[in-house]
Amino acid sequence: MDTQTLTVTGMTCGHCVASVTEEISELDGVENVDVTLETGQVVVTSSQPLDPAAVKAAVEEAGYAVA
Ligand code: 9UX
Repeated sequence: MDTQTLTVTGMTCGHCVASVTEEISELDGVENVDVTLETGQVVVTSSQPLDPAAVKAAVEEAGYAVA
């Protein structure tokens, strides 16, 4: 089990949250993605160790940035 917490900048509405959630969810092993729009906090839980660079790339793929 691996849990990572990061701050994503640039999200301003619920569709932003959905996009980020969808992209991160595609990574191998990801079981849960919890996004708080107001703070940009994203908590990712996965069944195997996640490469922080891969999470960052997924966020950028969705069109946002990691603080
Ligand atoms: Mo909402 Mo987010 O219209 O980039 S999708 S602002």
